[in-house]
Amino acid sequence: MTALLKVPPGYRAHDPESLRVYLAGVPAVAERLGGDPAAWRIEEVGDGNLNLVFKVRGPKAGAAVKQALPYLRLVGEGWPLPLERAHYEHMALTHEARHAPGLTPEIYHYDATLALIAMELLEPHIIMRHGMIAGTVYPKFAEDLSTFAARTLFFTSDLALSAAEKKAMIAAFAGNTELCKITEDLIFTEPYMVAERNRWTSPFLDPHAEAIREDGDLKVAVSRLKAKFMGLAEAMLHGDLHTGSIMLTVEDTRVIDPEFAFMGPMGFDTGAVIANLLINYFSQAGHEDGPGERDAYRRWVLEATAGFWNGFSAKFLKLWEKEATGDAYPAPLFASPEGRLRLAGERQAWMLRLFADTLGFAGAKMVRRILGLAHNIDLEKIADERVRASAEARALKLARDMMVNTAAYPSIEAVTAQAERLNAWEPKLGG
Ligand code: SR1
Ligand code: MG
Repeated sequence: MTALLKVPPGYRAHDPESLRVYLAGVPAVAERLGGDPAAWRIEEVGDGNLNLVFKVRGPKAGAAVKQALPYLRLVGEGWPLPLERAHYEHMALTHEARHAPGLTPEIYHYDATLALIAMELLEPHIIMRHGMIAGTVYPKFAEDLSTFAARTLFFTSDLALSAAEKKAMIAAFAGNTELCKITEDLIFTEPYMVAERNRWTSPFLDPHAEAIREDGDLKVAVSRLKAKFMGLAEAMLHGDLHTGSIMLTVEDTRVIDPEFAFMGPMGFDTGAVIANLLINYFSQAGHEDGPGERDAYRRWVLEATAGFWNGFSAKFLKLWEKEATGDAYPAPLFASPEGRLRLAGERQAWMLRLFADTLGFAGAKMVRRILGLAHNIDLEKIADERVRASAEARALKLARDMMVNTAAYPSIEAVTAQAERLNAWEPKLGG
C-alpha cells in the first residue's frame, strides 16, 4: 500500500499469515475454529469489487473474514475508499439479523480499527449469480428474499419506529456518504453521459449506448430517481441487494455485504433484486448449449421475479396491518370503520407507489450494469460479443421502458410478460 493512503493507527491489510496470528488472539473466533492456529487453512477468496475476503478453516469449524481496504479493489489504490464502510456494514448486519433472523450470516467478531468482520462461513452456499449462470433453480429464494426485504424495510421505517428512533437511525447511517456517492455517480449519472469510467460491448452496443445518452425523457426519469435516492430516508436499505450479495443453497438463503447501507427509498432494494433477476434472464441466451435449452430455467427466473415482488408486497402489507407501532399513520385517526377502510386503501396506494419506485430503480440498475463501470458476470461471461450485446440491448430496452413508461406496468406480471416478448426481439447492433 502506498503512503498516500491514509489509514488509522493499528490498521493493516491482512494476508493469510498475519490473519492467522491475529485470529489466534481473538477467543470468539479461535475457540470456534478449534485446534492449533498453525494448522488452520486460510485462503483469500475475495472476488468482489471492494474488499479482502478470507476463508478460514479449523478442525472444529470455519469462519469467513471480510476486511475493508482503504481503496477500491476493482480499480486499485487510485480510488481511495473509507474504511468506515465496515462500521456501516456491521451495523446493518446487526439490524438485519434482528429483523430477518436466519437470513444473514452470524457475526462472530468485529474490529473497528482493522475494519474487519469475522462471521459464519457459509458452506456449501455459493454466490447466487454463479448458481444462476449455471442454471440452478433455487426453490426457496423468492420466499426468503421477500421475507428479508419486507421485514428489514418495514421494521426500519416510520411505520414501525417512533419518530425519535427513526431519526436516530438516520443519524447513525448519515456518514456513509462516500459509498452513497459511488451509487449516485455510477448508477444515476455516468451511464447517461460520456464518462471515462463507462464501458460497454463496443462496437455492437454503440448505437444503444448513444441512444441512452441522447434520451431526454430517460435523463429526467433517472434524475428523479437520483433525487429520491438522495432525499427519501424511508427505511434502512441494504444498499447493494444484487445476486452477488446473496449466498444460498437450494435449502438456505443468506444476504451478505450490506456495506452500502443507509436510510433511503425502499424501492432501491426491491428494484435491485428485480434488476439482477431480469439481467440474468436476458443473459441465458449466452449460457445455453443450444437454442431453447434453458427455456425451463428462463421460466423459473421470471417466476422467481414475480414471486419475489408478490411475496414482498403481501408480507409488507401484513406487517403494516399487524405490527404498525410507528408514528406514521396514527391509529386514532383511522379507528372508525370508515377510517379502517381509508387506511386499507392508503396501504394499497403506498404499495402501488412503491412498485413504481421499484421498477424505476430496477431499470436504473440494469442500465448501469451494461453501460457503466461495474458489470455483471451474467453478461460478462458471454464470450460471443454479438450474443452478449443482443442480450444487453434487450435488457436496456426493458430498463428504459420501466423507467420512462412506468405506468404501463401495473403488475410484476406485466414486466415479466414484456421480458418474454423482448427476449424474442432481434435488436439492430452496431459494428
Ligand atoms: C466502484 S464499486 C462498483 C459497484 O460494486 C458494488 O457491488 C456496488 O454495486 C458498486 O456500485
Ligand atoms: Mg458487495
